[in-house]
Amino acid sequence: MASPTEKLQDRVQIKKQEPRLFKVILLNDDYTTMEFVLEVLEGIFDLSPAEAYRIMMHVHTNGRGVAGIYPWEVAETRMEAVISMARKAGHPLQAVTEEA
Ligand code: TYC
Repeated sequence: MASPTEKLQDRVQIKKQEPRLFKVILLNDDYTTMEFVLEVLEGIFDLSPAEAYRIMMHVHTNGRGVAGIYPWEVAETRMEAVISMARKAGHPLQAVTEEA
């Protein structure tokens, strides 16, 4: 039984939880134009033209690449924004989320 003078921290195990983070990953395909992928990276992920170009070329060369890392709701929203923007423009571009 805790005495009145005992500190709260001595009685309760305080669990320090790191916030879970999720990567938004762009997948390569043969049809989406490089120009459109740059528009996605600059428009949805707030990247500079230089950084967008670097990531686009990484995805083009390696098959997949990280566009950004966020808490779950932000990652999910941006992934959906990529797919929605792509479908509206008639591109097959795909994005997925994965825990970081
Ligand atoms: N491979 C595409 C092309 O050659 C370009 C591309 C890059 C497509 C990245 C998708 O996530 C992607 N037009």
